[in-house]
Order: sequence, then structure tokens, then C-alpha cells
Amino acid sequence: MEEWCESMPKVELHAHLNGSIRVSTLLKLAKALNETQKDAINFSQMEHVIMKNALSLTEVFHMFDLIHNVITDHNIVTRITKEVIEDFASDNVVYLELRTTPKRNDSIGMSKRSYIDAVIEGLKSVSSVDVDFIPKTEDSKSFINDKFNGNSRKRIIVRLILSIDRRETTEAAMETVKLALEMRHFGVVGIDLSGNPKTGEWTTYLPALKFAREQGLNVTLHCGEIRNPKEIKNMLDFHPQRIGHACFFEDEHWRRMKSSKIPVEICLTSNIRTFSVASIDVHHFGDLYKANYPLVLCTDDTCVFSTSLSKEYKYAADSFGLGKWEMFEVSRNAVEHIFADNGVKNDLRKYFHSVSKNMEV
Ligand code: 6MZ
Repeated sequence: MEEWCESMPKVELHAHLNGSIRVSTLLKLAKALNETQKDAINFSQMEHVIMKNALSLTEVFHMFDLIHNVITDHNIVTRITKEVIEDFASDNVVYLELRTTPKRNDSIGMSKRSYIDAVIEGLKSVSSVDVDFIPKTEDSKSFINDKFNGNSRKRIIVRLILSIDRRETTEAAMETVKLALEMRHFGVVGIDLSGNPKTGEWTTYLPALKFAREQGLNVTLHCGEIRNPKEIKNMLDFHPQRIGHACFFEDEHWRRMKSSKIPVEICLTSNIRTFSVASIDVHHFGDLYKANYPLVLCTDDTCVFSTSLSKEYKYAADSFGLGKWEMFEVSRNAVEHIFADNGVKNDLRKYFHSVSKNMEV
């Protein structure tokens, strides 16, 4: 099963760039920073957090602050992006929607725009695998299927989602949406709302999210990562294209979800390690899978939760007694929920079809 989950093509729709930084890179950057600026980072604290196998949500968000501290220039953003793409491609992810929060940091001359430019530089600088990130009408149709027709180099389609952090103001959220609109030709396909769920108010982000929708951007929301029935209801009323987590849903929320069929991005390891779900046997993946509800298995933060997409598939298979072809179908069905255009979707459908005819159990 482990080999099967590794080798089959996969689709990742919920991965945060800085939460997916390579551990070795994070430690190197933290160590270097620690040597030059003693107070900039608490290296031993960071090492300790990385090695822990259960983290409260508070610790997780502290970890993100530590990670963000190592981003001291644009080249680091570019390097992290490049490595994250390489890592997903080597795990046989063929389509990746990578999300990241555009960051402004005046002390290092970084604007939200220059941060995203650095991410795009990272996409361009990958050389060990072929990366398709610029939406095209003609060429993208054959990009992934060429791989199947005898080209042995790995290929990955990447699209970007820009995140609004729950600590941000309405104006800052609006700036992110405007940036996403400007960057559509570089493969930005949507907006995400994320960040510490204990922070901020839904009404703060709503104007920006409404504007994103009016302008034709897709929206995905972190929803129900903590118990907050009122916010969950407001989020469901907004009817986003996808929802991340959905851990603290009550019956009434599930009833609404089942009539609206909003796909759920499921992050098993993240939910268990942050205690958002008490144990894997009661994780909502089980019921949703049985009910044939639209869902996608995702990693959330490969670095912070020491995981990979193949590990998430193996975890699901082992925990819910699913076989190889069932896991393949979970992966294939994820294609239906991507934010990229229909050209890419059809291309991926064809690709999964040809793979299914050639894979042996
Ligand atoms: C909510 C999360 C998250 O944007 O700097 N992030 N937000 N819940 C989660 N589950 C544990 N995991 C990651 O990546 C890191 C940022 O993504 C969000 C947080 O805002 C975090 O600071 P970027 O690339």
C-alpha cells in the first residue's frame, strides 16, 4: 500500500507554502540566522517544535511565526517555493494548488507584490521537473499526457491560491484579492482564508471575499477548525467553492453541506496532531467517504506535520480499510474539484484514465 500510494498520481489542493518548507532548509536557515542575529530566532525552540508529534493549534501558529522569521529576503521565498514544488513532484503529485499569504515587510523592502513575484521566480527556477504554471488555452491540454506518452521526466501542473491571514484588516485582505486578480495570468486561481482560527472576525474579510467572487476568483475557506457554530453558519451562507477541515461541524452544518455539496479538503494528520479531531477512527473522512461526499485528501503543512500526500493516502487506507483502487479513485475524483480551467481538468481526467488502464494491482 505504501508503494502504491507513492507511485500513483495525486492531486494536492490544500498545501500552505511556508508550512511545507523542507525541514533541512528550515533548520539551515534558522541556524544561519541564529548565528548572525542572536535574538532573531530561538533555534532550540524551533528544533523542539519540529520534533514533537502532537502540537496544539497555539503551538502550530507559534511555529508559523518562527518559520516566517527565517524569510529575511526574496531569494529565500524563491528557494522555498522551488524546493516545495520539487518535493511534491517527487511524491508524484501531478497537479498542485499551492497557497500562500502575500507578506509585506518594510524592513526588508518586501511588498505583497514583490513577495508573490519571488514565489513566481521559484516556480520558474525549478529545473529537475517540468512545471506548467502559466494558464494557456492550447498547450496545457497536452502537458501532463505527454508524460504518459513516453516522456520520462516528471511533470507537475501548479496553480496558486493567495491566502488572507485572519490577523489582517479589511484593507489588507482587499489588497490580496486585487493582487490575485493582477496575477491571474501567472496561474493564480483563487483566494483562501486561513490563519489562527481563534483570531479575527468573519465580517472583516467578507467584503474582500465577496469582491473576489464577483471578479470570478474561486474561494476556499478554513472552516470549523475550532468550535464556532456561528462562524461556520456564516461561512456556509457564503457558499465557497471548497472548505478546508470542517472538524467542528454540528448536525445542522452537515445537513446544509449535504444539500450544497461543497467539497471538503481533508487533512488527516493535521487534524489529529492539533487535536481538532479526537482520534482517527472518528474522523469525518469515514462518514463522508461512505456517503460518497465530494472530498479531497490533502497535507496542509508537510513540514509542520511531518507528512506527505502519499502518507496521507496510506493513513486513510489503513485507518478506514480502503484498498488500492479505492485510493486511486479518491485521487482521481479530486480532479473534479480543482480551481484550474476546464482544459486542465480534461487533461487530468484523460491522464488518470490512461494511468488506470496501465496500473496493475
Ligand atoms: C489555518 C493555516 C494552517 O501562507 O506563509 N496556515 N491556517 N489552519 C492551519 N492548519 C493547521 N496551516 C497553515 O503558510 C503558512 C500560513 O498558512 C496558514 C497560516 O496563516 C500560516 O501562517 P504561508 O505560505
